[in-house]
Amino acid sequence: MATIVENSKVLSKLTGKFIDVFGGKEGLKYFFSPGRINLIGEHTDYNGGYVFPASITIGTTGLARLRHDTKVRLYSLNFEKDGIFEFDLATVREKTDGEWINYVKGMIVALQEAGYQIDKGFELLVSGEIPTASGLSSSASLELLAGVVLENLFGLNISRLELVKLGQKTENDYIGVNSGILDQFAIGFGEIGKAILLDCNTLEYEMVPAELGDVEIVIMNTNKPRALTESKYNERFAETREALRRLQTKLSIQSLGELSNEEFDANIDLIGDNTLVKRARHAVYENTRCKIAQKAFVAGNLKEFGKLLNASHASLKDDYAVTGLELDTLAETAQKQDGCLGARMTGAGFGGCGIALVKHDAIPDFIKKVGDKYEEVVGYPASFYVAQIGSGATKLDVE
Ligand code: GAF
Repeated sequence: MATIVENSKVLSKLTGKFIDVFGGKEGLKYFFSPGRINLIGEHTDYNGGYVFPASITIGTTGLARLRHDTKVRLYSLNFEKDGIFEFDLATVREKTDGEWINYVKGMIVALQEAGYQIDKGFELLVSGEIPTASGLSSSASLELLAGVVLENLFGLNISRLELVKLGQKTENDYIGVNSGILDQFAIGFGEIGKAILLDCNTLEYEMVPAELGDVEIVIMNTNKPRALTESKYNERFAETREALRRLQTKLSIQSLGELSNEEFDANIDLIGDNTLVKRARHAVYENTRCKIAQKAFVAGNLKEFGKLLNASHASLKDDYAVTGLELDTLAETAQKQDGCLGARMTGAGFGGCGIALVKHDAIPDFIKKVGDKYEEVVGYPASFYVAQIGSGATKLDVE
């Protein structure tokens, strides 16, 4: 996949498109917001645990400028047949069913509710490289893109953490998905060549150099058509909350992330339901695994790190039940290949992408073998990309 920000030809093509769609280019500003992968620590964020993500060079580019009236005009190169979406700021709380523009509307509402003045209209053209429903967080990419656009056009004095939290608020309140802060944080705070160890309880974080030597991170896309990701995600959220509530009848904890594996095992009788035990066990064990994995990663022990990726996938499959045939076929086939140190699903699951750590020289063979097996089992092809860890959401210096 091409990397738009590195490609000035693409930017000038986008400028041409902006001129065609909105007319002229006076006052035009350029922005980029990445997608993310999560190395390990899955479905732990809304359970008060650790996550270990990184922003990637694949993302969403935006070209924007202020208007003098209160009209907001939005255009996506990914949905050209829809033409321009136009609304007046006064109607920004009216959701447009099923449309990408809700992420922009939601950010405007979240900023306004937080007391920031968004009182003029603007034009925004977006071009997304992140395949939709891929689990690489095209939605948080768009939220943070809107965030940096609005921050810049309106000269808002807002901290990056607040912008990230408003991105999550958009997802929770405007879109209606009970997601944690993983995606918005990774996209807001990402740095080139670094992963982020984030404690979702305290929001303390550490930037961790990703020194992988001759190993690359391969993204494996199931290309599964959009599944019931949002409703299933909210179901897992509710299940882990219920398990927590039952544990709280005896334990004084605020989140599952506060428990060690041993403390959890000693108290499972309090939960009293096998499905809820499995869901909570994943959250607790995955949190422990994430902390151990980060240490192995820092120590350069990628073999150990890879084994923990495999264990993470197994837990997401057996206890959390968020994988499915497509992700299992990709991850489990990948795990068996020469030169592959470990593989797992990444993101919410139910489709979307997996990641694999693969020795550079083994990648062509890896892609062929995993790709062939996937097509044989699932009936349509997967896609593969070598991930590069890029910067977080930002205004681009382009004149
Ligand atoms: C999605 C959510 F948006 C994140 O908050 C996180 O819970 C992730 O699924 C699973 O780890 O990407």
